[in-house]
Amino acid sequence: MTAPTLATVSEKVRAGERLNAADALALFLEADILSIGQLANGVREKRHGNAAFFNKNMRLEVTNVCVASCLFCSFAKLEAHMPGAHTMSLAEAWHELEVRMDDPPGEIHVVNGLHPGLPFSYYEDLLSGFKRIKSDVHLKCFTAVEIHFFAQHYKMTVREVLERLVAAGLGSLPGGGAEIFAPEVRTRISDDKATGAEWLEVHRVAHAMGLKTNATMLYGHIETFEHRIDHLLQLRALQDETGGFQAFIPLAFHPDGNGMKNLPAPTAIDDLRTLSISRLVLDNFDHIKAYWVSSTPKIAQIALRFGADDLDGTIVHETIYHAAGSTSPQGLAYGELVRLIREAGRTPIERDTLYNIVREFAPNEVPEAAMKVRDRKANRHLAVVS
Ligand code: V47
Repeated sequence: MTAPTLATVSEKVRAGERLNAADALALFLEADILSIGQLANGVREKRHGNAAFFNKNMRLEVTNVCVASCLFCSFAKLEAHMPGAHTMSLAEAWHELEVRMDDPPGEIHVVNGLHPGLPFSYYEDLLSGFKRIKSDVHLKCFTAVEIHFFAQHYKMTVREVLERLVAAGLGSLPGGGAEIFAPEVRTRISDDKATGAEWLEVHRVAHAMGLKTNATMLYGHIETFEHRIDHLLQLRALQDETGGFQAFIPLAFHPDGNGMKNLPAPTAIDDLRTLSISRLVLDNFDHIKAYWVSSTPKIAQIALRFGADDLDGTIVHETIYHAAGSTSPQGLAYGELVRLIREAGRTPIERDTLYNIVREFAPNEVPEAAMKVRDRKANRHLAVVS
């Protein structure tokens, strides 16, 4: 059999045929990034037309104390008494939502370290406390790695952990902690937490309970293209089985302040290529997110023409990537997200976590907040001119 080429892969995509590992590798080795982007864009437009989704969310890391020592992590502290270690009291965590209640987030996305010294009730109370403050807030909390840790640490099954968290208000699982599934990479970059198979099993159980979840892949460190492809194919296989994934989010490795700081960060071309290939390989995933914190708002905006249909959200106060040297802002104003999407020629659609439409913008509609930014800029400009 002859090796796949851009032409044969393009033919398969146009015919709606599923890509295999060799097809994906041909795309990783292909120089013509614009053709790959165009193919992915075609798939994206077939699914979503001109729509580009975003949401109003808030990120919270309640503790960075973590028994795992991942080589890529610039955020975790091994022990609670180490300098820089922090664990919020429940009142402090709830306060983060309380102070935003004049313009509340629709979603709270919580990712933490694996803290060995907290009772399980801390996490249940955390969730139920958020719900007390805002009963309709969606709680997208705890990666599969955290859920796996809870099961081991508190001696429960994964299902029991999830059932108790759902009873406390959990709405869905975020996609973090997936990194790269292949054991030869995973054992080198994160040896002391859930394996790839365990990560997938947590999502399998969550899906069986009717929970929606996301999936990520941390790329651009020591893995090869073959490892990335293997990762995507394992996600695709689980999605065939359960249908429970909503979105896939490729995460660009940030090297500052961690055990792989000698490595360069992935380039813009790698970011766009990886995102486009993800769109093409994950033919059973509805959404591909360009996470602007990881890739920068500018690359995320371009990604809306390379296969992405979602920009995540306003986020507000991200810390994991900023610890690793991200130069993206810590949050984006609602109006700024709308502007990024519009100027990419897409139609901004505010969604909730489960992709129900919250607000669709008419072609020339400018959100209130964006007008304020524009007026401020205009005033500053006029002040300079006058
Ligand atoms: O699990 C940690 C990654 C993840 C670094 O589900 C790093 O909607 C790059 O999972 N360089 C957390 N990446 C973020 C995450 C996420 C983000 C956006 C949306 C969703 C979603 C999930 O960040 C971690 C880890 O894989 N990470 N350190 C680093 N130095």
